[in-house]
Amino acid sequence: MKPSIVLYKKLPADLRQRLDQHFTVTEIDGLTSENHAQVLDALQQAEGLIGSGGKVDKEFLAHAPRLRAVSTISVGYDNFDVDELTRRKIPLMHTPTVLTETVADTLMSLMLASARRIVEVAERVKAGEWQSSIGPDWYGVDVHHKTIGILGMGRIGMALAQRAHFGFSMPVLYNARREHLDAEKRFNARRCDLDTLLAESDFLCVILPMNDETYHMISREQLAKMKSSAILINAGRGPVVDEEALIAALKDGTIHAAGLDVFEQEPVAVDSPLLSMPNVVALPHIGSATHETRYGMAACAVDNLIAALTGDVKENCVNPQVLK
Ligand code: 8YV
Repeated sequence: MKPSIVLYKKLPADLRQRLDQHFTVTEIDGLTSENHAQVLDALQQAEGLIGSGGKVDKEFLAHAPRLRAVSTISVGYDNFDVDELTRRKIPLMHTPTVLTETVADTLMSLMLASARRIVEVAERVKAGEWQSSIGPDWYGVDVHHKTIGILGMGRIGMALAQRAHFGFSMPVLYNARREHLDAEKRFNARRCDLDTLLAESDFLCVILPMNDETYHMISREQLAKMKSSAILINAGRGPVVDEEALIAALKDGTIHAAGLDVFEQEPVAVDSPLLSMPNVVALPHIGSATHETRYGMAACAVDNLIAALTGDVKENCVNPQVLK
């Protein structure tokens, strides 16, 4: 008999077929409060779980007595209780490599859009405000040759450093727990402590995952150490930046602007002060959202689940200690 799995995200037809070849699939429309009863019912028999979004905590997992593998269609896994999965020897699979270049492109877009005020001025053109040759009130600031500070030097940080160094001639600073000699060699990147990163960066790019150590890592005190001309970019996880402190810093000129792909609460509240600030570019968490990359992530997650349920995991496992 084929193992039963729960799929909680719509997949392209060919990938859905691939799942059907291996498993008996129960498909549900996300993990939401509206379909909670249906989710709990489906979980009873589930040996595998695949999808993205939603909270998979201890209480949720208690409803899945037969669960043997979980596969998330994302690199981030802050919505999972990894300790509980590990305690139950359930591998958590994720998609760490396929989205790297696409998310780095998103970060670069946010830097360019924020510095050159792309969204704001494009809206002004559409509103018919371009009536004569433009003056300083349309100008932005340069990106090239400015200093980029990367907070979180993982795969995405490396891909961003590559773009900044080779494409934009930017000096690269980074703060990370360990030294990244490859970044230092290839992109002339310089490792520094957080205070130096804050003080010297023209663009502070946050690409950290969300965990106990990174929660509100950038708050009032840190923002106060940045240049008043600096632009903060966040494409990691919203809660790494204290949003209330950021709003205050943008309002009182502590920093110049922000480009945000992630928020403390998603979707961001429509009445968030961030959305009415001209110096904020706000995106709906599009980091990896291209057709190619979202397909690649889904395909990777399907392969990951098959590998995990057949005991053939070679890569992409968040808690590999359960495989021993
Ligand atoms: C996804 C992400 O947009 O992979 C991640 O961790 O943040 C994004 O690529 C998100 O997980 C929603 O699917």
